Amino acid sequence: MPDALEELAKPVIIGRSSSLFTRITRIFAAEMRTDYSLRVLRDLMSSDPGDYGGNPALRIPTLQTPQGIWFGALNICRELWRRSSPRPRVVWPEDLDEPLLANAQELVLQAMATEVTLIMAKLAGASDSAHHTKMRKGLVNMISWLEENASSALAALPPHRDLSYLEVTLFCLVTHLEFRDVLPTASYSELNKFCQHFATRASVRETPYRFDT
Ligand SMILES: N[C@@H](CCC(=O)N[C@@H](CS)C(=O)NCC(=O)O)C(=O)O
Repeated sequence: MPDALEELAKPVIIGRSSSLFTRITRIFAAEMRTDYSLRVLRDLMSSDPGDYGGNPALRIPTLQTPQGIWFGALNICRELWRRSSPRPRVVWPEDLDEPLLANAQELVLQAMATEVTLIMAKLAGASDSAHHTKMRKGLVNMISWLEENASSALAALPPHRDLSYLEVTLFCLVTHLEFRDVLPTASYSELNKFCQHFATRASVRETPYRFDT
């Protein structure tokens, strides 16, 4: 295939190297051995959907492929998986059919959303409301619950897997809390143990959080 056509066929992730949700998709892309380009969203305050790859929610990440556009991290990870060959054995959220595992995934996703809201409120200079205090309390509660339950939840994952959405999202969440100074995580020993172990993957080493210049 000529270079220009090959470039067009290559998926594009619109996101940021500092973004929690973007990193989830980049870890998946690396695990699926999918080549992609990262188009950096420069202004997180932009209200032009075009800057977000057409996402009307004004959120990153978005994936552009010759077949169409995919909004949101889970959609993107699934599409990267469908495009991969051979397809690794991935445990998806809908496979978590017992309360401990399903609740762990729910709380990781909710903590991610809460963290993003706290960061955006701080950027907008609006971080001193009663609601903000409640969100911080909820975030601390969720991280404490995960500290108590993550090791049994992770042990209950199907052993014959290459990857799970739960592990990728948990890793990206815990490391992002520290990276963005939202919550110190040093005291959460079980979560740190998991992160240290998960960080040995090449896909993690290739996608460190950093602020794009
Ligand atoms: N539901 C989306 C949420 C993505 C999201 O919240 N991304 C953050 C960056 S990590 C964002 O776009 N924030 C901009 C904003 O909140 O205005 C997903 O699963 O990908």
